[in-house]
Amino acid sequence: MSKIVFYTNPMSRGQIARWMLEEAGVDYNEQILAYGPAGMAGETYRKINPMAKVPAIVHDGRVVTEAAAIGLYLADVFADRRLGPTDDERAAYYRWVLFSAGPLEQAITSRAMGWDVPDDPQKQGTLGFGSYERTIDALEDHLNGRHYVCGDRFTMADCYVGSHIDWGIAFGTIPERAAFKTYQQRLRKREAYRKAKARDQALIEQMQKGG
Ligand SMILES: N[C@@H](CCC(=O)N[C@@H](CS)C(=O)NCC(=O)O)C(=O)O
Repeated sequence: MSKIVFYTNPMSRGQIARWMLEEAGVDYNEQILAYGPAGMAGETYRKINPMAKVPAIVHDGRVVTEAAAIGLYLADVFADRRLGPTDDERAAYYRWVLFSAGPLEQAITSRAMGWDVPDDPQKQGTLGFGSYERTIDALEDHLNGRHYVCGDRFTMADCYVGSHIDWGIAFGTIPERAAFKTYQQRLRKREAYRKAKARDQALIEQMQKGG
């Protein structure tokens, strides 16, 4: 089995995938790509991801893009790490990862862009996320009284859902409700989280010094 090649930029959603790789405890070669034509938008990388976006991984010739898909893939392929769901956890696992990649991300980004959702039940009924408030309330309701997405046990779903909450709180796009804060603090104590963030932070500092 060949080593995973991990395409990223420290100031990107690549941070989510790095945390996932660290949780999976797999060896990887990182390839840091700059934004723009010299990196992500260049011809070579576009063969890997025609979206010209990071993160991406290449494993044994297989390309996985999309942070959520990278997590699900790693949990499946490195099943002995027990980051995938048990039968009892499966429903919550898929439900909230896909909820976060779809409705939650749309709710957060549309709001950040200033695209106001009309206060019209019919229009909201056609939007997958309904409204920002509905989406945030649904997620809060699920996390209330749970340690992790699937209940008592950490799974790969927490890297993805947790990253949305972690970033959302940091950038003010997700409200600091108790259920979100408690969950964020629980995740931030994880060794793999700390290791991944330390590496990205070191790379950011290096870039800022012009290295
Ligand atoms: N849906 C993708 C989004 C990836 C994404 O938007 N990455 C940004 C950085 S956070 C990027 O590479 N932007 C470069 C560009 O679009 O030019 C995922 O979840 O992995």
